[in-house]
Amino acid sequence: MRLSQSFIPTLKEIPKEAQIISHRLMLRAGLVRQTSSGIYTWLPMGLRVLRRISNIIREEQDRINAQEILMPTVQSAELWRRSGRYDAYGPEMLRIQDRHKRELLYGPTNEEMITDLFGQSIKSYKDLPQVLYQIQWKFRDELRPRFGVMRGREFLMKDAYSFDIDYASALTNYYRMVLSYLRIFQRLGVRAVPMRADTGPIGGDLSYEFLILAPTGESSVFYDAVLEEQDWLAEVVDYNSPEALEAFFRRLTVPYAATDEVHNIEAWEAVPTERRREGRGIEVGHIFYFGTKYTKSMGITVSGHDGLPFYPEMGSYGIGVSRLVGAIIEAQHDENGIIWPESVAPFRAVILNLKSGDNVCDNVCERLYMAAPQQLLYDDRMERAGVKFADADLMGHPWQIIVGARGASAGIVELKHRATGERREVSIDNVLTFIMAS
Ligand code: 5CA
Repeated sequence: MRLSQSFIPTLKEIPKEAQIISHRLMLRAGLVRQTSSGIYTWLPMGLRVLRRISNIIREEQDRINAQEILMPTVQSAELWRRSGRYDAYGPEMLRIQDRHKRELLYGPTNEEMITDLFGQSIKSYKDLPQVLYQIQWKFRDELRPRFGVMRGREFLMKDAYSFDIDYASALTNYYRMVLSYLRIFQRLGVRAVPMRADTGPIGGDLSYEFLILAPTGESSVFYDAVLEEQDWLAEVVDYNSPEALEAFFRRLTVPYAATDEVHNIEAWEAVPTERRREGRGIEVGHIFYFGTKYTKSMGITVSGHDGLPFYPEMGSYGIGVSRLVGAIIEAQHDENGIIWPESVAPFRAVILNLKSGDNVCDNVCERLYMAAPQQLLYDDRMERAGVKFADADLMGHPWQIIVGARGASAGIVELKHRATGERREVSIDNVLTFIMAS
């Protein structure tokens, strides 16, 4: 993309409405714009990041044989009356009426809709297990939308739902999802710690949250310091083996880690004093096992081995996709701007033409840019070098290819690594190969 022709409205001033760094940087770097309280438009750069995060999630969910679907955002109140949650959900639910005065709502989550879909289609134990997921917008009329996309009213969620014949196989799916989540967060370039959590309005009796540790997080967390060092994916776990998955989950959940609501003082005091860590975290994922709560309340059965009907066991598994954009920035920035992990960066590199209008510089930049225009942002603006450097740091591209007049005529560009600040000279012919391979 050529910066001179793009819709990337960066801001020099610090936006007054933004209280935390990620929100300020998302506005300043031109990723999003607020349209009304807690509701955002995603601009080209922000959308690229959102898509890259979604695609990593997709690949990892597909890897465990979860199947992607796409359900509507608008649901009928009738569906929620069947589970008994329509009245219970309260003012967070956005309720809508259509022209026939039928009651609708903008989905805050999809347990009812998926349970109904499942009930219409699956009749026998032979068709179990099923794991379905979607990446779809949700609406929750939050009392206090804040921190930009971190606590929005409209937000993008990956929500998965599992259906199993019994408790044991439901747990296997639950553990498999934990493993998938650890892989997802690792690939996103962030450390998210699984912690015991409350089940809230989703219900059930087994609930884990995945939290990115950050001082601006909304959840208070208590955990054993060994978790700061733990490399969960160092060992290869066979996700087809229920025993291996269970053993993995047990090891994972031995060190104490809990959010505020389920903090257990006795267990906490059993952690050696010097290893106790109290801090804050951003909840980027939340998984639930709730057994037959929805299949029972909505009267959904399938026939078992013996021909008799039974209620399938369920779990649901969420990831805050749009929240992750803010959370990644909270975890990866410095005083100059964003530092994107390569896996989610909107562009692999920015080409900084320090002398736009100069024949040699323009030619070198064009040649580099045209080699991979989808993955490169070309700063071809008639701006001072200082402005280009500052914007490149602000936007956080992993690499900056700096093209100056003297180097360009000698066949050399300067390459800056955003994360380390390290600079080196590279020949024009090798620079793209180097960046694409790193
Ligand atoms: N049905 C279940 C899981 S599929 C569910 O709704 N879980 S949840 O309520 O915990 O939401 C899943 C994830 O969505 C959360 O972990 C969080 O990362 C994200 N999320 C929740 N509320 C918001 C919000 N207001 N703004 C942005 N992200 C949110």
